[in-house]
Amino acid sequence: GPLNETSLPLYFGWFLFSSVQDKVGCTAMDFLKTLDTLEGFKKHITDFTGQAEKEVDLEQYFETKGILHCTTKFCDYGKADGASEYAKNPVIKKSYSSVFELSLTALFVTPRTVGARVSLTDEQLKLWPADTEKESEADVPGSASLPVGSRAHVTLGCAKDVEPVQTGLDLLQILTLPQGEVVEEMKLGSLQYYGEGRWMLSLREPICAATCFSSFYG
Ligand code: ACK
Repeated sequence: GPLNETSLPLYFGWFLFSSVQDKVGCTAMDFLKTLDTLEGFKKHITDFTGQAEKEVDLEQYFETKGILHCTTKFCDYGKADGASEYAKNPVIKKSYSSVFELSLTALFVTPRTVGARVSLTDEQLKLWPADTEKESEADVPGSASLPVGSRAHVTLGCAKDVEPVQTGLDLLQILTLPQGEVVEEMKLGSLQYYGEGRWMLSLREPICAATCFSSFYG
């Protein structure tokens, strides 16, 4: 009967400690606040507004969504491919509720999403489903050729009517493109433009984020 079946979560992931959520949230807001004042950004404003001369307030443009985390496996309560295999994996079980320090190495912005890129260590990659990037190929051509773990990110905000699943796809898309044009050296790092409203700031000093590996049921 249903009571004997183990219930699977919406997703597994690393959840940022609340003090770290505040820090990352503030860094992201400061970045957005500065970005929309840069001449280099204004030059490409139509990517966001569809109209020249119009201004955009990026802090208002994006809505924040729930608790900051880095999804490892989207299970959709068991409906997603490989969900139960992932949950049963001894490495996953053993790591459940352990603390991990994630390294956030870049911030990226598109007309759809804003997020932080996560650079996973070999130990952290053991919790990362090996086929994630291959399975993203249908949505983002070229993903399958990227290193395993390339999709790892923290969603920081989404534009109106955009779902958070888009953030990882936006990151993969940027990573399949040739190096962007460096538009500005900012205090936080160098800012590159990848066309079509895609921006990436490589952090001079990666943000070290304390997290707990767990799952979200909703
Ligand atoms: O920002 P995210 O990584 O993108 O965190 C949320 C979380 O699961 C709850 O919605 C992510 N998510 C949603 N759908 C998918 C999917 N099909 N594949 C991978 N991640 C997904 C979403």
